[in-house]
Amino acid sequence: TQSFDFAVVGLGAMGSASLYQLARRGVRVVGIDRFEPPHNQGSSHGETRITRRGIGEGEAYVPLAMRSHELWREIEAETGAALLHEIGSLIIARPGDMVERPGRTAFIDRSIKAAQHYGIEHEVLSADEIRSRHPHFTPQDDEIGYFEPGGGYLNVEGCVGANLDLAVRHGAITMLGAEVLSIVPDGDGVRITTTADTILAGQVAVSAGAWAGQLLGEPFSSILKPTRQVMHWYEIDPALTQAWAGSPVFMWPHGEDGDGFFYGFPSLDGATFKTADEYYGAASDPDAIDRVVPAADSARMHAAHLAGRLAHVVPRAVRTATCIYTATADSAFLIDRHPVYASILVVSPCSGHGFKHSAAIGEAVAQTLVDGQSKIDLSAFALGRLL
Ligand code: PYC
Repeated sequence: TQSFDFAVVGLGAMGSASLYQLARRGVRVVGIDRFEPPHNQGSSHGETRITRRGIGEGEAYVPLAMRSHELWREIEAETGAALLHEIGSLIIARPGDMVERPGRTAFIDRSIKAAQHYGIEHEVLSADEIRSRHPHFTPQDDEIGYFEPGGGYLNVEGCVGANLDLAVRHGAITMLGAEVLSIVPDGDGVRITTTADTILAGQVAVSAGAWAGQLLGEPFSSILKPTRQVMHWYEIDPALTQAWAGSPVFMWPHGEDGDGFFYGFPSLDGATFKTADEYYGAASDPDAIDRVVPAADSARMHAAHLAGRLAHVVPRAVRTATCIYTATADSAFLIDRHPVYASILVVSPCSGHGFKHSAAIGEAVAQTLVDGQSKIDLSAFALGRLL
């Protein structure tokens, strides 16, 4: 048995950032993960994640995204890693678009409003302007663009790795490949039983993503829904190599009834680009996620989203990867104390749009656990709304 002031269970995007931010405050902290992060079993892998600051999911997120950009730059300076690539982000949509995913209703309008409200540099582009700047995009005449020059992408495995390196440099202990079997109250703190050792901690942040529901039990196991997601890499048309290499990251809500959505990245290798849509159907057991992606899935992705919107993409993906979203009913984050055990802080899930905010969430977790209160207001992510 080992004793710590704090423990972090799950070292993906949120957990690795929380571990680093706790460690840099000089407290005794241990981070535990069932795999060896950065790994490809959870929600923090696949090369890239979009970042942007005019957040259409709700203005409560904007301070997190803005602070995260500052923190990624600090982390880059400390580690020498290139993590944040501000190559621009582009949302293409019909004004007033409706998208089934909660929080994405009129997504482009809300993104523009958030940018205006927070003074975030941006441009609103016509379909003609999108086509002439980015010949690989073929929007309809009634679609517009929200372009944010400071948006872009994060190198996802690099971010998790840099957080963990810095955490260890600041004195954190990591227990990797150790599965947490139970977290139970023990005096004023918690007892965490793992396959490797037992940990006593004053407080614990549970950032276990898709595994948070099983670890925490009710009400979390009913509230949190892990779903299988697929990322596809398609070949680019050699005639569009320059356009794809210089592309902003993009998000594209579409469809007559507004229920289509896909997103993508520039070509990082000069030959392929990554794109994905989102699945909000039946929940999956995170230990039994099917990692095999049939060719028919990439053909469906092409027919449903890429055809007619991206120029000259062939329907066959050259590479795929699966990851997991852990979603709440309203797709908003859940960051709150356990309703019965105050020494447990639940720091998952992020419903598929969390990575860009993770550096600031790590800082907010450290402030909450050490100081009792985070500087950024997290009240929009409280549990009560989901009960
Ligand atoms: O939040 O930027 C985002 C995002 C893109 C695709 C899924 N989430």
